[in-house]
Amino acid sequence: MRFLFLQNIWREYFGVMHVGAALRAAGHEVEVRVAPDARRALSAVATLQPDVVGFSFTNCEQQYVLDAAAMIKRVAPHITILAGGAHPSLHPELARRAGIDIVCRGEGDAAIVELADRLQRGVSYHDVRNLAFTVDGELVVNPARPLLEELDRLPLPWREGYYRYKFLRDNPVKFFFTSRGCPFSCNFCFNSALRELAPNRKKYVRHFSPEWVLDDLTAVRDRWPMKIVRFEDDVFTLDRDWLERLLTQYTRRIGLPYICYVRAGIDEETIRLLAQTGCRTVLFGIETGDEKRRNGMLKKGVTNEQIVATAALLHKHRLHFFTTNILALPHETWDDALTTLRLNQQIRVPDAWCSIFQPYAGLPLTERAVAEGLLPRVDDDTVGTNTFAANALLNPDAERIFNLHKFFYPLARWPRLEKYLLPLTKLRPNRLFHYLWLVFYVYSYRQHTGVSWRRIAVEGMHWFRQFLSTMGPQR
Ligand code: B12
Ligand code: SF4
Repeated sequence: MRFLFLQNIWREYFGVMHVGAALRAAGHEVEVRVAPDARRALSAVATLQPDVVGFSFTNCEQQYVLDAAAMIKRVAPHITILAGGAHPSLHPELARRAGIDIVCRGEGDAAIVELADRLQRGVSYHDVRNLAFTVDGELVVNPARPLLEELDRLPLPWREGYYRYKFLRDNPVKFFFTSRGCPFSCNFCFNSALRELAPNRKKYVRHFSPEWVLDDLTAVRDRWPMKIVRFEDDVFTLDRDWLERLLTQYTRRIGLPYICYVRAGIDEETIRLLAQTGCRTVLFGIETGDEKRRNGMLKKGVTNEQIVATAALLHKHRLHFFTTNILALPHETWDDALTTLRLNQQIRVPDAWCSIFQPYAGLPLTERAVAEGLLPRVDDDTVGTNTFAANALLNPDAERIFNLHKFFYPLARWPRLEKYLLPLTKLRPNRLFHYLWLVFYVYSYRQHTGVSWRRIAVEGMHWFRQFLSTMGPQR
């Protein structure tokens, strides 16, 4: 069978690279195209004539997928349209939406191969686990299959499909996944909900062996430009033994600077290990500066003391770090938002990323916001096209907080700018602030990756549409 994956974002998706590799190993043809709008998606379909079109997507890309799927179905109703990835995994009811035939919930590696086989043989797929679809207008959600326990059985990610694009191939930063799952249950994140789907949820966190990861790293380094490695795992430092085994070989065989995510509270030995093995930047979540809200409302399970201690250790070992923060949470006041800024200033943050909370349907936090009357409704229009867009929560301080978001990076990094920037937050949100935010965003990107300005200019051209799309009111 011929599969075509379509997406609107210029970035290699691991979902596609994993299910693509599994399909190819089973003898199917696979292509992937970046088609930033529905019209271009349609033209890729006309050229490649696939049997199945697959979309892998997050909440924010839903509208793109629905537009493209509806258009494809109109001209080629025989094509099966398949949805998978973070958002469809938690929303099997997407199978009711026009254009979508089948939704895959959770891991797709085995499910898509079984589906491809059924489609090829022209037999029913209605008993394939992990799939959701409609039968006579009724939604059918099949049970989930157990999570794959031995990740090493998976083929290496299928990157070739993406690296036909010079833009992606030439990126000096190459992305890697060394594990699946996260043991924590922060309730603004999809992990806890995803874990609940699996019958063997105790096995939710799994690692590829260091050897498998090194094979992947070596294969990429030998074939394509790679100067910086970015480990995309939710928390890279979960298993100390495994980490030590991987990083010891990594320094010997790869030796490139790398970026990874950790959690505040990691011990000094682990930080030393990262510093000694070429780590360039670590990222960790502060989320909100108010410890009570962080651990109560968000269930993060990280104290201020841990954040301060982790930052001190990172400074001590001269490791560049980057915090992730969320503004405009339910019931957030201006003072709460300032607390988040203050904690970043206190730890002398060298780099800070700030998002605006998006009330995704199905998240416990969203349900609470609706029940408390903060959100009139949850639908496609109340979620921004990404996490830099204004949210729809009813909040008297919302506009000022959205402005703070635009100036968060300079204010966190250079507290002296407060006297100039804080008064500006009282003005109405406007495009100028958005452009200023973009300038700081780019500067921060350069700081934590170290990629050249030339590369940043090329990336800017590819991502500009995305950034512009965050400017709408979305309220
Ligand atoms: C890398 C990453 C990105 C990358 C690539 C995104 C991508 N689609 O791969 C980029 C930078 C583009 C990105 C952007 C965003 N991201 Co992001 N991102 C991630 C991250 C860290 C890893 C994704 C990944 O590669 N996982 C590994 C692969 C193997 O898993 P997977 O994608 O789930 O794939 C498996 C199954 O889902 C399934 N599958 C996947 N695709 C398909 C397709 C088909 C057809 C089938 C059958 C099966 C299938 O099979 C795969 C193998 O088992 C996740 C967190 C996470 N741990 O997953 C967040 C995550 C996906 N991102 C998230 C968000 C919110 C965003 C942003 C909105 C953030 C922002 N700043 O605006 C944007 C949205 C894009 C936009 N419009 O701008 C949320 C999504 C929440 C949701 N419910 O949708 C996540 C889950 C983070 C979180 N903690 O909640 N992101
Ligand atoms: S630690 Fe990070 S990835 Fe894990 S559940 Fe919390 S927010 Fe999600």
